[in-house]
Amino acid sequence: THIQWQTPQPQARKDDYSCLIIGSGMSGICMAIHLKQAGIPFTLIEKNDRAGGTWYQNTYPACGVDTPNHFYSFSFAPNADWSGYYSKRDELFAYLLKVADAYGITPHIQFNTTVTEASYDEAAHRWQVTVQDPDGSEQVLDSRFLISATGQLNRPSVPDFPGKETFKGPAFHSAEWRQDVDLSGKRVAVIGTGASAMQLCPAIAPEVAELTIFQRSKHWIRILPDYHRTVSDAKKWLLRHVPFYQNWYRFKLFWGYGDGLWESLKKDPDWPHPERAVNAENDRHRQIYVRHLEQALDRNPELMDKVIPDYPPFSKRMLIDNYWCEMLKRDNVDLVSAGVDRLTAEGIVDTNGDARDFDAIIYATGFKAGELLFPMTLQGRGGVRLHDQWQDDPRAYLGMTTPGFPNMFILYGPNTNLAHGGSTIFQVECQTRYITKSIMGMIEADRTELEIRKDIHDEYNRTVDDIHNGMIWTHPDVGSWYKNSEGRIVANTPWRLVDYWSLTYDTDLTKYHLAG
Ligand code: N01
Repeated sequence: THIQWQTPQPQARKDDYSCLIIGSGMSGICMAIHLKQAGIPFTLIEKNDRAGGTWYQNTYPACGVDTPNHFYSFSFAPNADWSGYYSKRDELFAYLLKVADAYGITPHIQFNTTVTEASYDEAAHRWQVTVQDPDGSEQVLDSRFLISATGQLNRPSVPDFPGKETFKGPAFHSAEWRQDVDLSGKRVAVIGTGASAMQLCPAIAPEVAELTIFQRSKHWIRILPDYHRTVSDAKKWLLRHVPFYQNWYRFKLFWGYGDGLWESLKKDPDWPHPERAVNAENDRHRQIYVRHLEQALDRNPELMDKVIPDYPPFSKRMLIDNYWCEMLKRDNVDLVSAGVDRLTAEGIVDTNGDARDFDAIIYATGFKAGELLFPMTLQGRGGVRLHDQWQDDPRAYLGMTTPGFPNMFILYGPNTNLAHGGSTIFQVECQTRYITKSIMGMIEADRTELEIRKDIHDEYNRTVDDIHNGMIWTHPDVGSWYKNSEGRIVANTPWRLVDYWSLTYDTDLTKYHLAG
């Protein structure tokens, strides 16, 4: 995991290449570890009072990861002690804190501090970053590089339903869970049936009096036998003691859970039924998932009709069954196949015009995925603001660098989300290695400014779009957070894990303008 210098560099030279990392979640921690190993100075700015990012902030019941944990962990910090194959939030949060401590990152984090704006100083080749303390006081920090590690899914999206303010009970987003609200014995509405709802609904169903779930559109659900299994002691022993077992097991997950699904995603122009599958492999997957769902729903025609989608699987985020099918059979659970028209003081009127009364409403309505790096104001060359340049069409070379914003890198940026499976941690490790190598390359070349060439950036994005046009998630009838308002895929990567690994393995500085 250590990245080698081509030639040894004195610390005094490295000190001139300081990095300011925004966010101390999984990406920020990983970035900091690589920089520390290279001897490059860094500071992490964290708006919360703890590190851990998404795994600190999300505390809704049954919150956990949908990627196998032995892959959803840093390659350099394997954990033979995961209690389950898909761990829950507390264990993931503890793991991240432990890694941050073990690698000496925690003392570099400035907590309770929010980046409000940053502007590039073209003469000095440095970023001036304005940060705010909880008391509202501001300070300006100066660094050579600005590295955003704020994630794609950190800004809750609550639709602006008419009458929203009139509802008299508690109403909150799944990512802003109200621990002070006791839902037991209450009539609870959940709006949305994505990954968050999939986890939290079955967890609260036994305690609430009535649970009504509003499903605007259907989501494909996979039933995975390992999802609820705990890791046996024998397996833990193998992971800990048998040479290379850990690596082999990780590679198996890498392949089976990620790139092994790739063939299912490519549109076959000659496929006869594009409305329900895009190729033979995709149709094979569809049949398996339908069979599993029919079984799990006891072949109940009403439930099957409500649950099983009629569009190709993988068109939008696949869900993993967290006892969802079992939950739907409960007497106190109602899945309503409708959107929400408006809220009233008493409850919700759905898009069929039916009104229901509730004591509490939970918005499991997802995140503003397209609003990357909001609400910060980032000004690059010539005072151009990043969000004016992007509007709702964020683009970057390899998802990390964008023209007009020298010395700035984005982790988990545009077109880097894994929609076919695979671990975001793997993806981020590719990025942090690439960024560290880029900075080391600059130090060795004795340059202080690096900016992606526009021709390289544009050509890369044309390739991204070309590949996406042949992929399943451009399906015109399926809405998802993968797309922007024009239907362009802005969130997802067009690459298999192995492709992105090889694209980011080394930095080719000829693709950049270098100065200084
Ligand atoms: O959000 P979503 P999420 N009226 O956007 C519905 C990650 N994550 O928080 O499908 C009515 O997927 C919307 O309906 P529709 C993961 O990457 C990971 O669940 O658009 N309904 C949908 O049902 C995931 O993909 C994990 O028609 C409205 C739901 O709300 C991402 O976060 C766990 C509506 C939103 O689903 C987001 O998942 C949790 C409206 N106006 C989250 N607006 C794990 O790894 C939206 N909806 C475990």
